[in-house]
Amino acid sequence: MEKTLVLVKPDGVQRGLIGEIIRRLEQRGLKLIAAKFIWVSKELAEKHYAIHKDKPFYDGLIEYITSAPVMAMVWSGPNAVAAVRQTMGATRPTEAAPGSVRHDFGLEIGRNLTHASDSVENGEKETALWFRPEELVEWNRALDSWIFEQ
Ligand code: DAT
Ligand code: MG
Repeated sequence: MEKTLVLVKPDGVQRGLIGEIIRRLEQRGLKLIAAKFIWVSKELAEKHYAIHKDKPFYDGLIEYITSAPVMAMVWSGPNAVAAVRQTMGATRPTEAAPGSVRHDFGLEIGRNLTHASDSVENGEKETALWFRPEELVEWNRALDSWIFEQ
């Protein structure tokens, strides 16, 4: 089953949107397999956003993600990566589809509330960066066969 890392970033936490974001992912049928509420270190932030190191917005991005606690989670399900990206919406809130989290709660690209892995490979890599193997919880959900075809 695909895995994807989801972060409710500092603005989402400060605005009391952890529950709303979890609600939307649960409602969609995705399955929570790990969660922790942490204040991200500069070191972890730099590893997580290493791909953006040379971008002009990089310093602001590191400052933002380390400015207050985040809710880090791993969600699983068929096509979990694409499904979660869709639920979050496009990076720039003014381009995000109506009904998506970034559309419904955001205005600015630098305050876009959430992170979600952008590929199956990065879903695996980011899960391993943020969580130890023993923090991932394998569990059977009674409703699984009514949500997952396989
Ligand atoms: P996403 O978070 O949708 O995967 P990304 O990986 O391209 O987007 O960028 C990571 C974060 O960096 C993004 O959520 C917000 C910030 N960011 C991206 N492009 C930016 C820009 N042009 N100006 C300011 N911040 C930007
Ligand atoms: Mg990204």
